[in-house]
Amino acid sequence: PLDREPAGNLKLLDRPRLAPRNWDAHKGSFGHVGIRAGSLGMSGAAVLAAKGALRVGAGLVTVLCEPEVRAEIAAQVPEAMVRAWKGAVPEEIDVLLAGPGGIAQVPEWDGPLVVDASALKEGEGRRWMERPGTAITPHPGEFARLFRLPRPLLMEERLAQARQVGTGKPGVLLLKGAQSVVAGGAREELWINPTGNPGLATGGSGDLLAGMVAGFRAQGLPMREAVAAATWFHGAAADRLPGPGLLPSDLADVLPELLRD
Ligand code: NPW
Ligand code: AMP
Ligand code: MG
Repeated sequence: PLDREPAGNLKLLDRPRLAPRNWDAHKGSFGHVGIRAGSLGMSGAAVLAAKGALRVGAGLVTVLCEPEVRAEIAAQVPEAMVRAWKGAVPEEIDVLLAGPGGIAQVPEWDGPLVVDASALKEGEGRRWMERPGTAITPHPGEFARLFRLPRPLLMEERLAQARQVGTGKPGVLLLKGAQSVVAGGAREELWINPTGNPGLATGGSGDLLAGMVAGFRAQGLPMREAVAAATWFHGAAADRLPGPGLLPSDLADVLPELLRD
């Protein structure tokens, strides 16, 4: 697919350069991620999203879940605060991720927002792409739903579709799959991610990634750069542990080593 696009409009993502941490930094320096995720039977998605945000260095994470899964999420990520959703985003939150683990409703919220998974509702793609400070992170099936396409995208169609939906729009699109595509963020260029392998094709992989995006954004990266950094490191973690049987939790655990390098 790369061959059919004008080369000037495409860039392969390079290893992201992250700023070193100040010696006197504290947890308040690295942002507070709110994660509206997790319902009965899908508490794991909230756990993985929380781990994603924490493993890329977010200072604080609060999971806002359905009440019946509060205890099981808290037991699996002791570093995260876990509260039952009460209908409003707490005011201390800097970046909000909504959708993983069966959560269809995106809360009212004016700040930086990552919309993933169940919150990627039919026909709502264009609205999100017009909202500044937003990232949407669909896989090809979710993309088709978001933009009311007749069927999931074929590999060869992804660049053209990402360009059509994203070019010049304030919102950022991460169209996932092998060689994920980044578009939007008021830019023309498409970015293609070279990292990753089919070991990522496991339930929970995207939930971890969505948390990573929010975690990088909370540390001050602009949304498009946060999406790119998360996508690159997510794939690079899988490339360090290739093979079937790779779990998203394993990826989370290898991230600190990759970030240090
Ligand atoms: P197929 O399978 O090819 O026929 P859905 P979801 C299609 C939560 N999870 N990659 C595919 O068609 C998530 O957070 C919780 C993937 C199918 O029709 C969400 O809240 C977990 N799919 C919720 O589950 C772990 C592709 O799209 C549809 C595709 C639902 O999310 C698992 C799938 O989309 C999961 O993450 C592609 N490249 N191309 C947990 N442990 O708690 C086409 N499709 O129905 O929105 O389902 O992604 O599983
Ligand atoms: P989700 O479908 O939301 O769980 O997201 C799956 C994640 O795994 C996305 O980041 C995809 O880009 C990634 N992924 C799935 N399959 C592959 C593959 N064959 N090569 C590279 N990345 C993949
Ligand atoms: Mg997903």
